[in-house]
Amino acid sequence: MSEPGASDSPQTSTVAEVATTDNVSSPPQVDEAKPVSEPQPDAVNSTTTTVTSPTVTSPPSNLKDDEEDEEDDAEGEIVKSSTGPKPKDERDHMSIVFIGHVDAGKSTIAGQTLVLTGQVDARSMEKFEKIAKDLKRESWYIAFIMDTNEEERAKGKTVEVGRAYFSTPKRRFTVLDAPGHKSYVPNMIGGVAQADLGVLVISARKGEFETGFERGGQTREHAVLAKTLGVNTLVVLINKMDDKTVGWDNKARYDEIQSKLNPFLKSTGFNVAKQVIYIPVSGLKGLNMTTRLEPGLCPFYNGPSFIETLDVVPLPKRPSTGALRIPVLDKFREGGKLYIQGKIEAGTVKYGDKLVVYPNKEGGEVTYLGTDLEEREECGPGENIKICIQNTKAENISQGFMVSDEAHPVSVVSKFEVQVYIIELLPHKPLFSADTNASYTFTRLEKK
Ligand SMILES: Nc1nc2c(ncn2[C@@H]2O[C@H](COP(=O)(O)OP(=O)(O)OP(=O)(O)O)[C@@H](O)[C@H]2O)c(=O)[nH]1
Ligand SMILES: [Mg+2]
Repeated sequence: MSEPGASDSPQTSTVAEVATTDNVSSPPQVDEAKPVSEPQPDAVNSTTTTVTSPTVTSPPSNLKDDEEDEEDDAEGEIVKSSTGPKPKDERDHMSIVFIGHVDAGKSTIAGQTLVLTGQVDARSMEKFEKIAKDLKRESWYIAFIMDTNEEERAKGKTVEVGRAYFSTPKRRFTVLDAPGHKSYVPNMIGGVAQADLGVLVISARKGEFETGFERGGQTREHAVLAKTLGVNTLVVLINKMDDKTVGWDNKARYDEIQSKLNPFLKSTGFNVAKQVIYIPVSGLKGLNMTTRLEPGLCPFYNGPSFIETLDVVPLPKRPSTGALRIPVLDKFREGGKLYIQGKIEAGTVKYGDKLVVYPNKEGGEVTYLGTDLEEREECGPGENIKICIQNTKAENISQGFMVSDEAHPVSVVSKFEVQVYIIELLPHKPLFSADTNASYTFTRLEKK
């Protein structure tokens, strides 16, 4: 892909919540994410950094279908806040997911992005450092911004997809920090399904790139899953360039990684020239994250920093008019109201619009609308929203259901044609047939 040409440091502001998402069971430690006004390490040359106060929302408490949720399901009064909803934010929204092998540095980079965009105050950082020290995981202190639960911190491994937000004058971002460990691939898939852009994190440290890239390593599995789940642009961060086994001037290592990844990414379906961007970084040191590298530090790279790149990568084309399509990602109750959470894939939604949730065909007017951060009058394609719809009952709504507007109903069918892309079969079950045990029935199989 041609290098994005932004030359100035991005002016960044953040409105953020550090939260785990999907099947979240413990509340995110929202008090650990506060705005700061002092300059950040990577922003020393930047005089343009501005910070806005974050609006931290309380975490959604997930509902299971069988939980008591009868009291006043979204029956209908409008629940606009006293300050009123904000008008539509005209800046584009992009969801980015950090993927890659275990310990590549995904959480560190996601956490550092929040630090460098002014989200985490010095007191909170001290707290993370202390927790990390007590757990004998000193080098994980930045990762602990995203890894919020005890299990994640004790093991130094992300389990749930962490979610946070930041914005630049040009775009708003939702950050999804996926787990790298192979046991948590189902959680990772949930994160990738919400993303517009994949950030594949590679550790350049000796031996670590090799382990992630070998057969069965998560670098391969994550890249393939991202492509098959509709992520068409990949930013590949070659991380840990500061490590003593690498070094910023180590062009040979950088080239070696690229030369091994490129044929693989091509075979996965990426157009390497147009859809893959490589950037060397150090998540731990915060280098090449918001501002560019000092001239001479990395003689073979003089391109844009990570966040400069995020500001210019192409967004997926999404129609803002016509049929509204919001696949349901989650549901939760807050203040006695039933909220549906999802990402607008197409169309625009406003207060008072008449919506229907398929396939159960329940629905009515929109009585609340907003992002995780604020209430809104109108939201457009690409935004992650939460919404209350009249006449909906929690037990009739599941992940994967579709919200549409009354004028453009979703087709409901019991049979449909699919393309099945088989990545790898289990060694002890190397066959795939119409009889393969699954929660659906194949009526006909055609080899393509
Ligand atoms: N030297 C160096 N170490 C790093 C860098 N980035 C991350 N690390 C270290 O790598 C280890 C793993 O970092 P994490 O951010 O937890 O890695 P992860 O990819 O989120 O790991 P999982 O969530 O388990 O998949 C920690 O000890 C980090 O300090 C870097 O840029 N340089
Ligand atoms: Mg992690």
